[in-house]
Amino acid sequence: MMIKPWRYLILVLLTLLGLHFALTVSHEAYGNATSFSRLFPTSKTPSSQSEIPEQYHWPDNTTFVLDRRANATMVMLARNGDLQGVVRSIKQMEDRFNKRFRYPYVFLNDELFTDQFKERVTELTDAPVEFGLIPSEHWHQPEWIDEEKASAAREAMEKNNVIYGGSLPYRNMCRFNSGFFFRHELLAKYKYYWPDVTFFCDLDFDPFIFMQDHDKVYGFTIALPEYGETIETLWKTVREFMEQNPDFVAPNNGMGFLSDDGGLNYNRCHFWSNFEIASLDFWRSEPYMKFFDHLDNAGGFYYERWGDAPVHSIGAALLAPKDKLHFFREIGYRHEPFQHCPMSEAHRRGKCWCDSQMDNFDYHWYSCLPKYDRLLE
Ligand SMILES: Nc1nc2c(ncn2[C@@H]2O[C@H](COP(=O)(O)OP(=O)(O)OP(=O)(O)O)[C@@H](O)[C@H]2O)c(=O)[nH]1
Ligand SMILES: *[C@@H]1O[C@H](CO)[C@@H](O)[C@H](O)[C@H]1NC(C)=O
Ligand SMILES: *[C@@H]1O[C@H](CO)[C@@H](O)[C@H](O)[C@H]1NC(C)=O
Ligand SMILES: *[C@@H]1O[C@H](CO)[C@@H](O)[C@H](O)[C@H]1NC(C)=O
Repeated sequence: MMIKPWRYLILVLLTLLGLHFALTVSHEAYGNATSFSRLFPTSKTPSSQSEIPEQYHWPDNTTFVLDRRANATMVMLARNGDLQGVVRSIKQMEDRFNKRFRYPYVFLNDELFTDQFKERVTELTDAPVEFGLIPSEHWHQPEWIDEEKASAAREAMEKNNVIYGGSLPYRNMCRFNSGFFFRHELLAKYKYYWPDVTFFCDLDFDPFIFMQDHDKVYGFTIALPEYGETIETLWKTVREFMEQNPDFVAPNNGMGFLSDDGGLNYNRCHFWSNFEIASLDFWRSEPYMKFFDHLDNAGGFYYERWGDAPVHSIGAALLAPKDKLHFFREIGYRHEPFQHCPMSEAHRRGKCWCDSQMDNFDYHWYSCLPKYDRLLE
């Protein structure tokens, strides 16, 4: 069948019109995200508030409506050489959580970040990003540390195959995380922080708001014992502090998590600090600052290899009441070699990709979660 000429003309005109429209749209779409979302208002391009869903779930499964942000930031300590890992981590953070919430990021380094690092990181998020240099005195081994004693300790640990036992930078990092990161000027304007993490699940609630509304101090997902060789005199030093400063020790504290004999001995349990959502104001408070100074003066960050995880955990469990600690049951998280995978309803709601039957550390024989649970009894 032949198309009549006038119909043919209309067809050509319509095609040209369509082509023109398509070109205009695609030009604007690629050149200008604002016009793209204006042309396709239902599309899922990021636009200010529109992506924040109306309903959120609290961890106890009740829902609420969120129209506000917490006073909080992501914070990441990183080297320029960590770029690829950092980028992967931010992409996950953005996809699972932050593209809806737009919390800012602060990156800290003991050296200047390269332009390449800054560019790669910034292009992953619409949230504000800041890069900070760590003051030298917050990072390096202090003058008064006896280097002979410190290097002898490193050699001995290295010989005994203690993980990171021979590393000085690792010790600098642990001391910095224990006592200095929260004093950095870029963090002064925030109350809560969260470091980089690998997620299994979508986060449909805001853990920062949870911390803020419930006045929590420290949130975790994994708890386990520290290597004994790295903290031989830590508990002795903590006990000295408690004896000298009884007023700083909180009534109704979390000692039951740290000790199985009422404080005599440390059971080496700690919250894994590579995931922690915590209060900067708490670390900046007088009790914790004094606590850190006391530990620092004992020299164990260098003469042994005290980690920031036991230091934070002991600080939080002793200097804050136990009800200010929080287990984020519903946040699926992995840091080699262990992971926390949410169970049942929380697993479904988070669309988690981890297997909670096969690989969940919560009640693994090595987990300290039961010692946290007993605080709640
Ligand atoms: N700027 C800087 N960052 C560091 C340094 N050492 C470690 N970091 C960062 O500190 C964070 C923790 O370091 P890791 O070496 O992964 O320590 P960890 O998580 O306790 O160790 P693992 O048991 O291996 O997981 C990472 O984000 C590192 O990029 C350093 O010397 N300089
Ligand atoms: C994008 O479009 C908006 C609205 O049409 C306009 O105000 C803005 O200048 C455009 N931006 C660019 C980069 O073209
Ligand atoms: C959580 O809420 C969902 C839907 O609102 C409900 O189906 C489910 O049973 C609840 N789970 C618990 C543990 O309360
Ligand atoms: C956020 O918290 C910091 C530290 O407590 C505080 O100085 C700052 O005023 C707070 N900002 C807002 C907007 O509440």
